[in-house]
Amino acid sequence: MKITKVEAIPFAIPYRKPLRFASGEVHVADHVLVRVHTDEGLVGTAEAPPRPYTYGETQESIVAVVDKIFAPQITGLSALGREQVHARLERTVGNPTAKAALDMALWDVIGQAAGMPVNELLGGWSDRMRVSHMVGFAPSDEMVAEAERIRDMYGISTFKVKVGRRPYRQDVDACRALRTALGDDVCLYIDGNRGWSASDSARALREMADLDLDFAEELCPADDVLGRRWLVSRSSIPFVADESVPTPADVTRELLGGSASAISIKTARTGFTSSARILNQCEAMGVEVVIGNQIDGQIGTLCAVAFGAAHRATTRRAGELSNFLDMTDDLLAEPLVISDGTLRVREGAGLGLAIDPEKLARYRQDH
Ligand code: MUC
Ligand code: MG
Repeated sequence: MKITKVEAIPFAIPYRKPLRFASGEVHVADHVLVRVHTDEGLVGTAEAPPRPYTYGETQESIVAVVDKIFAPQITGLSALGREQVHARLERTVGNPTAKAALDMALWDVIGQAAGMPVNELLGGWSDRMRVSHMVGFAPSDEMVAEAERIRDMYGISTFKVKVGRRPYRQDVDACRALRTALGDDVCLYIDGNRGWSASDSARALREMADLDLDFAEELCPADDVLGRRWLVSRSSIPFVADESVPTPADVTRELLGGSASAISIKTARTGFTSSARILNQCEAMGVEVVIGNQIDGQIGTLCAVAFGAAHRATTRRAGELSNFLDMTDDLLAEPLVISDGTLRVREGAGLGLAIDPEKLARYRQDH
């Protein structure tokens, strides 16, 4: 079964309210729908979310790299030959979400060809994940109100709190307000998106020592090499690497260098193939993982839950699967539903996703 055509369709769907964090903010889901067509009529689908402040990709750059570099290199290859496809993609450095979307669209084709859900092909551990919700920057009382609303509406009891503002005390206060309002039964952890220095991170962690945080993510830049090692070596909770580990090699470097002690796996940046490699690395080294969110839409979220639910290690913690709740609409014909704090994978072959053609026509940006 050969790849005959690859499409990269830019689309834009506004957010109900923006998500703000230390490295940027998101007002519109200006993503790229990636479709891989085959000579047997099967079509694989995934989405690439540009995160310029994280990987340097934009909507325009993703469309360009798929159309001009990747599509010509993989058209004509076997859709079942992922290693061959990856060898071609890896000739080009960077562009993680463009490559990941192509990888996941291929897995969708493979699942459809095999008549099996991708979740079962990947590992089949479970068909669902508990959901963790990301709380963005706002005054403390609004962050508390948001977490309470999400808990009451969706039964979610794990929250990732964005930190990294300066001065750091407003974040310490917000975390304290969340713990006081939500009580001891919820799980809280923090993500700084590199906003603090190593020394401010250490101070903030000390001041939050009584808040029972599960872990801390990217509080300061991994490029502050010695400062970050110093911070990680004195942290009493796991220190998660996220944007500092876009490839399996980065995972090795950050873990062996002592700059992280846990890893966020994001299918939006490492697809299924490299996410599986990273998961294997982490399991072999005894390192905890969390399924992260690249501020995915519903297509990306379906990919994340397919991978996360498939493996034992990724289901130990709630996965970040709820950012799509803030979007005004999406492309899926049948919207995702979070209930009892849980999101299920789709039944059916491949990723089990169907695009609503009217919605795609309404939101696409290329005409
Ligand atoms: C996260 O975990 O950091 C914000 C920036 C990004 O690249 O991903 C999001 C969420
Ligand atoms: Mg993060």
